[in-house]
Amino acid sequence: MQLLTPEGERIHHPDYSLEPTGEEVRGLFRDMTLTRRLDTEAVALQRQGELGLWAPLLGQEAAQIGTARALAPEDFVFPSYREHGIAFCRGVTAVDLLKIWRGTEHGGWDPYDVRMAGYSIVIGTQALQAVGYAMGVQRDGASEAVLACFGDGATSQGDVNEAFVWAGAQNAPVVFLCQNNQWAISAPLETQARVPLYRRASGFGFPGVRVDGNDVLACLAVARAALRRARDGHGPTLIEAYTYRMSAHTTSDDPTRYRAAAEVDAWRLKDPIERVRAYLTKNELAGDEFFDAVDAEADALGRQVRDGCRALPDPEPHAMFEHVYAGRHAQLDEECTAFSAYLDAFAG
Ligand SMILES: Cc1ncc(C[n+]2csc(CCOP(=O)(O)OP(=O)(O)O)c2C)c(N)n1
Ligand SMILES: [Mg+2]
Repeated sequence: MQLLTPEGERIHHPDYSLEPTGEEVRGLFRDMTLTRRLDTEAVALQRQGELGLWAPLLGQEAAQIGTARALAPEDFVFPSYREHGIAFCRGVTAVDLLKIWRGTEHGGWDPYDVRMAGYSIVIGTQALQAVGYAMGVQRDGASEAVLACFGDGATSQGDVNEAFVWAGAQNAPVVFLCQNNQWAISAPLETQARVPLYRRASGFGFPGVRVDGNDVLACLAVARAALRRARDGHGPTLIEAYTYRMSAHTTSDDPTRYRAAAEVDAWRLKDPIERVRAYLTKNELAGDEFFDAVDAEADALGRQVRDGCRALPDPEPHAMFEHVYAGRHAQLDEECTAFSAYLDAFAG
């Protein structure tokens, strides 16, 4: 499903009518540009030793912003670890987002404030949590939708397949967003599936749709329809957002070891932000004044990210024992005592 070509030409689809105003499209452009700046700054901060690690989202801005802008405030998101664009739209501050990557907090934000759970590093766990939460929503008689985000590689995990079974059987109000960025670290998609990923949904009893993940309008339209379906009691949908991870898997990865530069170059021509810029320009919906203002806003965000990151206070070392379990228990006490002895070894 595509509504905007890489050249910025608007096309129409019989199943998805979307007539966004100029203001809406400018808003999507702004969200994607700010998200990209946040990402660029975070990579630079990691290179300067200010963050332990970062998972870049370069190339996946449209999949995330389009989907996130389809969410209603009361919907709930269960992210993976690369959902910086979705976090941005949910209102997670840039500095809160950096905390886990700087290692100053286990989480970074209150999930109930922004209706988005903390990042999940263990591949696929959040899909089961999302379905469990969605079953709770269903039992409460509420009309919220739940969004579960994961990657192409995660579809090979048991947890994701079990989540599909439960969601299908229970008709849970959940939307699965699979950002197929073609790679699971160094494993290409063809080592994980013989059929397009969206087709897996039919075996579990719910619809699957493949959307151009670099087309923010298509992602918005498809997510809107799927979330509405969930809220209206018609059950789950799998969205496969077909996109590309233009950067490294994380700052610890060197993709030149396993993929050809030509592949990255080909995808660069499908840049999700550039096609919206082309559309806005061609249709005279935005000019230099608008683009300069967004750049200025991105510069301000960049400063905020750099200053905010460096100002994050180091936690008291024992704080790591405080929030993993609801209460204390013998093993935790033992580890805490051993840790104190370890720290004492440095004294004097
Ligand atoms: C259960 C589990 N197994 C292995 C890993 C190591 N690991 C981290 S990311 C990753 C690849 C995930 O690829 P994909 O689902 O496509 O998501 P992407 O990183 O491309 O967004 C793996 C195997 C992990 N974090 N959790
Ligand atoms: Mg992937």
